[in-house]
Amino acid sequence: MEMSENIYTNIDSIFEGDPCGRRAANRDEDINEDSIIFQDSRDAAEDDDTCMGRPAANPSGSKSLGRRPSRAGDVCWGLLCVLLLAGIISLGFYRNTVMNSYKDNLTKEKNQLETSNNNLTTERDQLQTSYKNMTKKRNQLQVSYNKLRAKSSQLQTSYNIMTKERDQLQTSYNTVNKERDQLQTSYNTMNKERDQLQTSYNNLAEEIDQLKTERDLLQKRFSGLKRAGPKGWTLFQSTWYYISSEVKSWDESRQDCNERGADLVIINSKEEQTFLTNLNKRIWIGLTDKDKEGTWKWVDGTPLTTSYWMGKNPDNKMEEDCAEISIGPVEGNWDDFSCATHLNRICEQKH
Ligand SMILES: [Ca+2]
Ligand SMILES: [Ca+2]
Ligand SMILES: [Ca+2]
Repeated sequence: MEMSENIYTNIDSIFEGDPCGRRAANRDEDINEDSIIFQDSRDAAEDDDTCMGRPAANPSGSKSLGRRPSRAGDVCWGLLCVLLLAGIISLGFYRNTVMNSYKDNLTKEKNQLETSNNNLTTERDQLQTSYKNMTKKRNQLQVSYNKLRAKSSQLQTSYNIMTKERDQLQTSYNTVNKERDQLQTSYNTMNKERDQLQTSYNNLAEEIDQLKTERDLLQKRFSGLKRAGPKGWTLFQSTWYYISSEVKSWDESRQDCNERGADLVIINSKEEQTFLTNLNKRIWIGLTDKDKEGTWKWVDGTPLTTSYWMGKNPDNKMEEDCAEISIGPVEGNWDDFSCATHLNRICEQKH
């Protein structure tokens, strides 16, 4: 703009008929580099010389021509002014063109800046929106992070508990393993014992079979004996009894029984009492109170518990220390009698 003002100032000076005014006006002003076009050093020197009233530089060196303006100089001066005017006009056009171009460029730049501003505003809004979204998301992430921390703590606690439980289970597993081994050992031992027992059982079964066989043989022999029987002996409820056909005292009777591998009978049951009663004889039995009067004992030393005394017996009427079965009912047919009396006897096989 400063250049343009200088140009207009010079033009005004020219149209005012003072070609030197240009230099006067611009003497104290800085000349822009763009005005160099008008300030060719050679022309400027000529102008200065002309304006100063000095003749223009003349290669021929004629001083008379410089002091008095000649006609050719006027023509040159006029031509120079015309050229200068044309240049100024061209510069005006050029200036307008440059200005228009500059203005267009400025407009374009302004539009671009506005567009950029709009874009930047949009981007700023988007960035603000993004920032808000990011802030929300950060807050959500913070909340999620806190929840995850809490969950992590819970998981850590659960992990610790599960680790303890795992250790306890491991201990229990080891204990169970030991017990299993012990049980396995016991099982093996029991298996061996079972095998031994099985062997023993088999042996016992064989022995039982042998015993059964022997039993069957003995039963056959016994049946034969029962059918035949030793002379004077009678079988009653698996017990042999000898019933004498002659009479002896109680002591002789007992001695005879002993010699036969037996003893005077001991009555152990009502059935045996009935069996003896049914013989219908007066017979000595193995009961006496010789050791202590009134205290009756069987010949094997056992005391009398169940008795079948007849009437008021035992009455020891005639120093009676030995017992007999007399004739009478089963419920009461025992009598204490003198041991020296001779009666039949009945011997009972010893078991
Ligand atoms: Ca008996
Ligand atoms: Ca007596
Ligand atoms: Ca008596």
